[in-house]
Amino acid sequence: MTKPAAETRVVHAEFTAGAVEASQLPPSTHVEVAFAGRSNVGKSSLLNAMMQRHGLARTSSTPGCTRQLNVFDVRCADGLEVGFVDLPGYGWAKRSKSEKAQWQQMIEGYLRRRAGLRAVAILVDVRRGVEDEERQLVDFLQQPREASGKVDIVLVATKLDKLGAAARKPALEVVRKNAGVKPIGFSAETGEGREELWARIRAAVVGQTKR
Ligand SMILES: Nc1nc2c(ncn2[C@@H]2O[C@H](COP(=O)(O)OP(=O)(O)OP(=O)(O)O)[C@@H](O)[C@H]2O)c(=O)[nH]1
Ligand SMILES: [Mg+2]
Repeated sequence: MTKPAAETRVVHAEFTAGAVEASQLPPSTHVEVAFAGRSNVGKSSLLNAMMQRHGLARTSSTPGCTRQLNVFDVRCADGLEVGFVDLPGYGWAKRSKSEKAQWQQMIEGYLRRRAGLRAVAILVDVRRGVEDEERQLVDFLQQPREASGKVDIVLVATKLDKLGAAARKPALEVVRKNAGVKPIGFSAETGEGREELWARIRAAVVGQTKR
């Protein structure tokens, strides 16, 4: 792989806080981007690829690995600082009803109240596309928030490497059609899509230093 440009080369990344409720998190040090999606879709793996840190965000082949709001401070070689927030996944059938409700509250409370939040990346498996949960999440994000500040939505189609080279473009086109917006195709294995996602994140957070 070629060396990433200064805009996407991460010189510092650390886990700074974790909590089961947004109100328990310390105030954001930087503007934040949150990563949401179904359990097992690859949120934590994508974060590690974005941060160029193996295993900084915990990943597992078993769904339900991330169980709290985890905040990471990230600094790029050109000086851009941003907080990445790894959210617990939703939609895992094995969870009890009360647990599901608790997790939904945790995620929605964060999205509604976090002052520094400027963008949410919604991750879908490229083979699965957007389903009811993602549509509900988009509706939720389009409602007025308790905290001020516009929140951009970025759609990411994960696990692109699971498809053969010839199947990737058509699969992304299916996701685009069903979502109504163009997804960024991403692979945590190969790093495909990393530069494009960083560019979108940068566009959402640069000039938005107000927390
Ligand atoms: N082949 C491939 N596997 C991936 C990719 N991204 C994630 N995985 C695998 O998918 C599984 C789940 O990844 P995680 O990153 O833990 O998923 P998550 O969305 O954070 O899951 P929860 O924390 O449970 O919500 C792991 O076994 C990863 O290795 C990818 O781009 N390609
Ligand atoms: Mg996770």
